[in-house]
Amino acid sequence: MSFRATILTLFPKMFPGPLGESLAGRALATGVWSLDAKDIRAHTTDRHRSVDDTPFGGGAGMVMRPDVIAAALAGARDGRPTYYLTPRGRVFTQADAENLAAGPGVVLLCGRYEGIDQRAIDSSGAAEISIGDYVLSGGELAAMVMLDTIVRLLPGVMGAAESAEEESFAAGLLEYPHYTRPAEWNGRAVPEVLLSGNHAAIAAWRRAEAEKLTRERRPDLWAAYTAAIASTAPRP
Ligand code: 9D3
Repeated sequence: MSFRATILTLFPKMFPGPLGESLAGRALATGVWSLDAKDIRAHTTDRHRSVDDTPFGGGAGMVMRPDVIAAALAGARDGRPTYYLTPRGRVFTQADAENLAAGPGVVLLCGRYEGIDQRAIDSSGAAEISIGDYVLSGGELAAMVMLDTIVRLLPGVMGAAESAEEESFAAGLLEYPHYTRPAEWNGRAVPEVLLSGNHAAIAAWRRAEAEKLTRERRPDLWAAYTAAIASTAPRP
């Protein structure tokens, strides 16, 4: 039983999009996962196939109708975790990706306009999720981001080397800088320790670089990292 992703969207032709290329695309072609992008408009019942209407209470924009959304969800759900992608949601994390990759799949509901009538969300029990604090024009790109993070974690999608690398990100540090040939390029030398063949020294240098970068760029990650070290240090 492979991982199944169902997308509910007004723009099904946006899929698979970038997920049809590279790592995710190869896994899609070989059946590691499957993708079904369903058109929300197929669940309209009126002559004009309306999916939206003006907001009660006034204001700008349009709101997606609860009856249409409920019908679309009813036709898609089968026990898989269901998310409504919205800037109001809790922010999606690597831990969410890991949990979802261990399950049967996911149903992702993409909004357009100002969003979806709240009653359709509340009655469905779908979890509201965001990919970060910036404004997209709809949920489709956010759904693709979520699927990209999940699919690369599915068994057999990546090699053992990358899986080991995953653990170092889980340790909560930004990655150290990488170098390849030539050893000198445009007057810039590769850090000497990397040419030394001294594996302990190389590991120590990489750890120090990762810590410096994390402290400088991501005080939030640095605080969590130092707190984790403090709590696992031997008691005096
Ligand atoms: C003026 C109020 N806007 C909220 C900031 C309304 C609004 C703008 C854009 C409502 C929805 C959208 C479309 N965005 C998404 O559907 C979306 C999203 C996002 O914009 N940022 C981060 N994660 C996500 S998940 C879905």
